[in-house]
Amino acid sequence: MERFRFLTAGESHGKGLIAIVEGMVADLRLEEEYINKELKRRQQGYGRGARMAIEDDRAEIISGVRYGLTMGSPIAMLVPNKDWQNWQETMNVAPVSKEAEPVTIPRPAHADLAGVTKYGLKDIRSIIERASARETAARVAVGAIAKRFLEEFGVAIHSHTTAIGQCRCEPLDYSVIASEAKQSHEVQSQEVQDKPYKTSSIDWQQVEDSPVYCADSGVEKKMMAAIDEAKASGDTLEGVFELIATGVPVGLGSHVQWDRRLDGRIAQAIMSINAVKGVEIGLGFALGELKGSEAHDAIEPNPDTIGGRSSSLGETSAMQSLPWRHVTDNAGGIEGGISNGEPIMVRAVIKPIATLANPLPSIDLRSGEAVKARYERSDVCVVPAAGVIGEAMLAIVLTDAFLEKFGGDNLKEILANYRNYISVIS
Ligand code: EPS
Repeated sequence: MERFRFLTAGESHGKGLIAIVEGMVADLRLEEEYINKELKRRQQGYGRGARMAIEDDRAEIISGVRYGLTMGSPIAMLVPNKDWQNWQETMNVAPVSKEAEPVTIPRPAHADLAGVTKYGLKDIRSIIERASARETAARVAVGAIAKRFLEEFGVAIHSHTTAIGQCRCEPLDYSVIASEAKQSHEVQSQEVQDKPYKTSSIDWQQVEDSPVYCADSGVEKKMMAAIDEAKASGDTLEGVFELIATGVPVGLGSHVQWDRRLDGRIAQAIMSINAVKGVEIGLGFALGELKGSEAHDAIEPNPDTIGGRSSSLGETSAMQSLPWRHVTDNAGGIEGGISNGEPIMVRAVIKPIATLANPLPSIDLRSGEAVKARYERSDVCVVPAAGVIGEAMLAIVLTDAFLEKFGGDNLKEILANYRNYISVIS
């Protein structure tokens, strides 16, 4: 991340989360309400625990924006933790006369044990607080800025839950994705976020309205029942979310160095989300079962440009103006580490939440005795929320790649650079 950088700070039960974002161009329309909508989406999802009823995440923009427009300077944001009220003694910054009872029993699969060992701490609380997925609220705030920026180029990013426990949706037909994306793609739409949206057989409004962000209402009900069942037995549930980015032009990332490959950059960003244990791009692991003739995306002439290429980006998309297109999108929109103009498809698997109401065996680090792991409260399933975080991370990586490819310090400048590139390659 060289062009679009960010850092977050903050503990789960501290005063709040902070993000500092560097590299966003000037003159981008940006309002707190836009960021807050994304934060709200992250808080939702059937299977969240009591904490989400306490929080009402809102980002306060502290710097970098004036009269609703970015200034090109660092954008700082604060997302307060409402729960801080209840943790002021336990999380006090100053020394206190009586410290809270230390947490000494690590939860298997959480950062507790490795963290406390690595940092040489006695109280696992000091690890839990930063390892908590609460931090992802700050990332979603940063991702909202990236999404707003990408909208200016007609890029839209969506997520949906494809599996929770044993309940799975039928996989999307990636050949349909390639052809439908061409029909629906529009560029330069300032109003992109206000339009009714539908991509690749998925009604995204239906996904938004689904308590588990699932596109299949039959599977949705089964997922909710599975979450209820897991909760009743003191267990937690795993799952898979899928990300789709449409409107991404050909040419982001590069094959020339390992760390410039777009797929590698995306994989790292998605893998960095708490509890993600696997990332696939395009057909991913399923490609391991296909022959070359079945796996690869054939290339065909683009009928939209036959008999004279279209170059007016106000009317046509980046891909519509190219003389070729892919028949399918099994590669998930990336070949040789470079975006190939097709929708970028990413899937990620989330392991079950580590904190179990019916806990696994652990040890008390003070005495070395075998005990049950600690439980206070927890989410049962966070797969829907993880999809929203995935959207943010994908938006962040694509924004970095856009800034790298097209450059510029002002929105008008980078849009002009982008249009020029499209006309050069068309
Ligand atoms: C988390 C534990 C729960 C989650 C939390 C992640 O919080 P608490 O310890 O306050 O009950 O709800 O996630 C969030 C707070 C959030 O905003 O996503 C954990 O241990 O990782």
